[in-house]
Amino acid sequence: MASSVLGSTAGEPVVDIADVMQKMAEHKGCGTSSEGGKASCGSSAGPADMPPEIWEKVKNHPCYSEEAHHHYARMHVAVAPACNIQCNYCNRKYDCANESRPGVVSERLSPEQAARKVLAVASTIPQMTVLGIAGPGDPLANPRKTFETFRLISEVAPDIKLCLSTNGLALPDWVDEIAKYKVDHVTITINMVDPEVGQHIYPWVFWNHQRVEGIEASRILMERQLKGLEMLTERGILAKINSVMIPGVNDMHLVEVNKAVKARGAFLHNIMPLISAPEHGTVFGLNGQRGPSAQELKALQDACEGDMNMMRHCRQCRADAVGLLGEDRSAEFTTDKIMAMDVQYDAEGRKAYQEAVEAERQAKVAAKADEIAGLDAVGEISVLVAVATKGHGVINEHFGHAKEFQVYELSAKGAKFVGHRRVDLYCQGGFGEEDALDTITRAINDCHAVFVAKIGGCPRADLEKAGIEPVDRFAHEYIEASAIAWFKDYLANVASGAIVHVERGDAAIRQGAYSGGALLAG
Ligand code: CLF
Ligand code: SF4
Repeated sequence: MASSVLGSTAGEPVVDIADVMQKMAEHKGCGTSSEGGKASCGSSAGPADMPPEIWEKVKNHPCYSEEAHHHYARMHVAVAPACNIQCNYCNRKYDCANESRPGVVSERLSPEQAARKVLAVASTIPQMTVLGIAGPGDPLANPRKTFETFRLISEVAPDIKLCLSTNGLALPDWVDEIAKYKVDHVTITINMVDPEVGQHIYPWVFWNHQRVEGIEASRILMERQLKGLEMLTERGILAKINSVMIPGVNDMHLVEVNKAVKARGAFLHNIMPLISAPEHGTVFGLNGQRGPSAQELKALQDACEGDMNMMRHCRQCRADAVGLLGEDRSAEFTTDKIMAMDVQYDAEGRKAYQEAVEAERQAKVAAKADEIAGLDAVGEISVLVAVATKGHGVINEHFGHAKEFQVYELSAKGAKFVGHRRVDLYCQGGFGEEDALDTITRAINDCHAVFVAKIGGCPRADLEKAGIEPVDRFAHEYIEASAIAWFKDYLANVASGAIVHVERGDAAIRQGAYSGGALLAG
């Protein structure tokens, strides 16, 4: 294959296409040498797991590195309202399901407002390292606003990584512009590589100034998506593929999608559950199309992992999300508030803070490595555990305050992050909410234990009755090291006959509109 220089300007590193394609082809996501086996991308990956130039791009991107998502935040600016296709899981009233959970964005921003917002957030949240444009429509159906936003931000805050999510229809037309603005991370939502499947997902696309319907719409979309992916790979731009798992429509087919995108150099594959409820007003919501269960989703992700590592920590964010992936701080940064803020962009202060985050991160990795010794003799037993955390890789959330639980799989290979479960808040105004406890139990029903910083007597008793052990003895300690320590005790108890190991059942993925974010009303 001939080498060429694309997307580089004088004085900048030259991208060797042959070299990049080779590395992409060899690469299985990242973190492949982690003790957790093929971890969700970057689970405990470090510079030794991948080429240095790729590590530089992913090390503090919370979506491209599972391990980084405990420590680094992202933000989205909602500058892109229009879309050029129709998905059956989307209602124009709601955020783009490519990157957004159902819910209206509070405000649409001009590029200038967006740039001010980025500075305001970067000044307040020094671990915010990535700015993404992800809707509420398609960023490349709004190219002027999208690239003007990137231009402004790259001028005022050059340390912030730029990220983009698209349905891919217009992607081939804009890849050079993407390279020009050094947008190093691009997500394409690819739900099919067969128009026969696609016709059940996409009723139409707007292409060459006209609306195209039926199977032809999906054929055009598929060809443009795959061409766009190849063009990104050729330029050394990291491409992540999002796929929405729609049981009975594309669930079996997503293994083929996985192979097709891997072959074209995709860096990471993120299979997300369809979130579909009648109140969303989508075609799928109204016709009763269900989403997958937690175990159906995990089984598909596991099946695809043989070909490529999988992202499992996606939160299906809003198009105006701000903060760590599991939190939403967008209400702190409305236009009114940021206009009133005294914004001081302190690049040095941000750098110092991020150096401290790196030290914390390395301490966590070291603690896990210490604890993992001796696990290789455990045999075939593996269990899931749920963890209440506010971030930093630590068990630091009370059971009653958790809006989600992170789920880890414990086995002879160690602790591996395999997903998260959104839940209703148990603690409401100082009282436990019994209905919420039911939804929590259903959401983590496949887990043997739940790790929390603190838990009250009532939920403790109810969880034990449901066969889920509440564990609070590791409060404020590192998640993975604590989970492995607990697992060793569990295995010792099984070996001694003190307890009998039993398989747990399936668990439910929350289907209703998320209620934790203050901006979702209306
Ligand atoms: Fe945003 Fe997407 Fe960039 Fe991340 S989100 S544009 S890659 S900065 Fe991340 Fe959110 Fe999942 Fe997207 S958790 S929905 S994968
Ligand atoms: Fe909706 Fe996004 Fe699909 Fe467009 S690409 S129809 S905004 S989900």
